[in-house]
Amino acid sequence: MAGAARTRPTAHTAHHDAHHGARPARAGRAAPPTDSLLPPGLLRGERRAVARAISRIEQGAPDAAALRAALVPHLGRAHVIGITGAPGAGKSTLVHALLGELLGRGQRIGVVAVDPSSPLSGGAVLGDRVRMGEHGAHPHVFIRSVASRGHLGGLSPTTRAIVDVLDAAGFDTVIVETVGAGQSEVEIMAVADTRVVVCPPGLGDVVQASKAGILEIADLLVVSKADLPGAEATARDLREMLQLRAQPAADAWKVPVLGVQASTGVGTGELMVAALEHGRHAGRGRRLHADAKSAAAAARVFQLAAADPFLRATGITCVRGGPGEAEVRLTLRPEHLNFNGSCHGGIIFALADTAFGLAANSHGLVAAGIDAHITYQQAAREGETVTAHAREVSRSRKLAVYRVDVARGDGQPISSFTGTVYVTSRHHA
Ligand SMILES: Nc1nc2c(ncn2[C@@H]2O[C@H](COP(=O)(O)OP(=O)(O)OP(=O)(O)O)[C@@H](O)[C@H]2O)c(=O)[nH]1
Ligand SMILES: [Mg+2]
Repeated sequence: MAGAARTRPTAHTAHHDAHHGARPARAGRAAPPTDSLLPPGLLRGERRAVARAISRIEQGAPDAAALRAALVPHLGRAHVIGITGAPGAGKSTLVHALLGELLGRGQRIGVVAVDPSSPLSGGAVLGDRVRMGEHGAHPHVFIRSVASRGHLGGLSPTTRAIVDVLDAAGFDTVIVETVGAGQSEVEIMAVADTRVVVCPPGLGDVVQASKAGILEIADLLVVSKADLPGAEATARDLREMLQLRAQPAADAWKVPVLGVQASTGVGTGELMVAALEHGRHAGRGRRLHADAKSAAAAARVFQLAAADPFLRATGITCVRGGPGEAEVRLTLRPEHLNFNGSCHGGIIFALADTAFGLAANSHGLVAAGIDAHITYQQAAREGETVTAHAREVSRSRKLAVYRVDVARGDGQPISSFTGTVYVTSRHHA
């Protein structure tokens, strides 16, 4: 996989065949032997071959696994943009506008619409190409709708595989549109290099998005329908929310909040520029790296924390997540103190138990605490920020053990906690 990028032609956008949207075969290098497992013409971006490869994957054909493996040497070139937001947020209208912008740059674009519902991106009777309006029929655009759930109810691996097909087929940009309502969207978005979260004007959708944990994963925040009242206020809310987050490192990407009126194209040029800029910043093929799994686990931890009423009530915030890992913190206020004026032991336990619960559920399966032990080393006082950092110590199919270190802001240990969970085979909704 490491050599994948080198086998790809550079700047192939300049060579597009305007009629078929195909790109020329690569010259001067021996093709990987597995190329013979791919439908002929796929690597040149021929539409029929692309459609055939996707069908084989969707139907779970016996050779689907071999096909997916044969794609691997050709992955990592496309810029994958994920677009999510509440139902009706204006995602498809935005995708359509972006298609116009990217086509104007001579790009070839693939679109994967996950669980489409609205007529623009969805309607069961409409063909995929019709759904995106005029651009859907452009020879440089390929649109496919998929279901996020597989036949066993778990998250379907199809989205990722279809993105791979489009990447191997030489599409410059692959856009994934998904309704931002739950866990599966967060996981689907982990496939993207650049994640765009769309919020229409109104606090309701911002709160919903925040609860679903999708604001945390945004690289770009878009206030859609900027012509409607309340767009300015929503942009302000989002900017304020970003400021409340832990301050990013100096060289980290700064999430912009952009107002867009996709129906008339106002702001879509700026959005495209910001997306391309983020693509350069973040690099491509994020889904191919081991850290895609970490990103999905991190997103899940933030999502679970955002959905937890106890955290909201106590003011505990989540600052880190990963596979088997979570960190939370709380700044101690008068109501957290006991009669001695130091932090109540129950608060320390709550912090440790919260980090434990989040870490144990980071893998996507429901994990229930069955045992916990805590020791207290020293007290914490009002005004101090206390952190609890949980890490997985061991994990089997049914049981997992976590250690949580609770510490003061200066690193002084306050408490240590060990907890055991029973892991069910159920996935988080
Ligand atoms: N006023 C206004 N309406 C818009 C704008 N963009 C989209 N809409 C409208 O919002 C509605 C939903 O738009 P879609 O693009 O289908 O939204 P979506 O997020 O893709 O919807 P789902 O796929 O069903 O979740 C449609 O009636 C659009 O015409 C905009 O910039 N301004
Ligand atoms: Mg849509």
